[in-house]
Amino acid sequence: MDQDSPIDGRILLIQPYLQDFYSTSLRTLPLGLHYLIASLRRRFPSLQIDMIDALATSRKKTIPLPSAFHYLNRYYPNNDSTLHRLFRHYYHFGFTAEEVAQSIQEPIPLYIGISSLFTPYSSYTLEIARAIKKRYPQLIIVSGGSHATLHPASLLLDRNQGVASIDYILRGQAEESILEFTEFVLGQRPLYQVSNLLGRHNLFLPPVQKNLTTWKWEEIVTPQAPQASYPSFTYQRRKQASMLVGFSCPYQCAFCTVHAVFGKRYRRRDNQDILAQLIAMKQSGIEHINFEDDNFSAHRKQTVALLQEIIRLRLGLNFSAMNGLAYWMLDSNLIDFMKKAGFLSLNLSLVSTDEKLLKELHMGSSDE
Ligand code: B12
Ligand code: SF4
Repeated sequence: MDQDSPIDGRILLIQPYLQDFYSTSLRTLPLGLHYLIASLRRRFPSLQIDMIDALATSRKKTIPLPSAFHYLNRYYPNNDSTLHRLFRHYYHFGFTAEEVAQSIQEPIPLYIGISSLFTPYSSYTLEIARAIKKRYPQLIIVSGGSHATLHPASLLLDRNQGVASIDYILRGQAEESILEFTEFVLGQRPLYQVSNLLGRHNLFLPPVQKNLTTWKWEEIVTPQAPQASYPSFTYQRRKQASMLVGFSCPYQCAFCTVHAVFGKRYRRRDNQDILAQLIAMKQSGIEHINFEDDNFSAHRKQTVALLQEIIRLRLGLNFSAMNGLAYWMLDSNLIDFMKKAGFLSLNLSLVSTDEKLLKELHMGSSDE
């Protein structure tokens, strides 16, 4: 935004801290929040859109093991030097709820959005919301993400000294609904016209947005948008960042939550759009790209065409797909293209070797 242009208000989005035995810090880029920021900036150029990423720091502090995990002590002794030593200490990764709340400066935001992707970490979303509400009880707080979508009541029903922590939840992908929500906060749209919205008095869960599949995310998310503020994550000492080639997955594994959050229809970005983002990332100094897709090779033909283009353009990038590749889609041909394009290793989502179980789970069965 032009520095001299007047600011009509501010929106603040927050990625919470986490507490655990370990953190996979090279993958904590808040991709979802970057997409929301891109969408909000495009629609509301006169609003200032900020983010606090409580994980954008190397700060970690040893904290006492929660009592629920005390039974683990006998499995992970302190002198363990095997791979299990990862579970030796319990840590707080990132800034604290108080630090996040204290850093909220004037002008006070129109509203605050806090992501809640993980059920095991959902209490940290609440801790941050409580700390903010303690300082600014009137401030509207909205949440979203996989956990918020699947278990909204756990967030909406929380009270701290009688004050609700989270006021609203936007379920599912929110690039579009957050625009409607912002219009509501600005007094330009009634609340009932905000898609996928849940409030404390409306906990009935319809499936995520009927028209989700008709929205064109490609129009909202410009190729360059999410890379604006990449912190310097590294993979094998090479500067790395994550990105997506599509949303959802055409397969129907029985245990998977992907469709409940991202809708049933797989939407893959156009190869030219993906290549434009890869080139932009390369130009900004990124050397390694991690595809965070749930199923990177879901469209085999387009995946092969993308890899061929990457090989032809000699982008000099390395790749990984750490979220895991669907093993049944891989053959020596595809693996060969991946290797030539710059994949250094393959992460396979095997689930089980039990054929009967795999069949029961509908692994590898697609409705497309
Ligand atoms: C990358 C990733 C991680 C990264 C961390 C990411 C981060 N931001 O910090 C790492 C690798 C560390 C990780 C770890 C874990 N993960 Co993980 N992870 C993912 C993954 C593969 C991609 C996330 C992503 O970038 N998605 C793409 C973006 C565009 O989507 P999004 O973030 O959801 O955002 C969109 C919407 O949700 C919404 N939204 C998001 N935030 C907000 C905020 C507001 C205010 C609003 C309105 C909307 C909104 O709008 C966004 C744009 O459309 C997802 C699977 C998935 N498909 O999302 C699993 C997923 C989130 N992980 C999951 C889990 C469980 C874990 C673990 C906790 C597992 C475990 N028990 O060990 C571990 C923790 C281990 C550890 N200590 O590190 C589950 C969560 C399910 C649940 N109910 O808990 C998921 C959904 C995978 C699954 N299907 O099971 N994970
Ligand atoms: S292939 Fe992966 S993302 Fe797709 S439905 Fe199965 S488990 Fe979910």
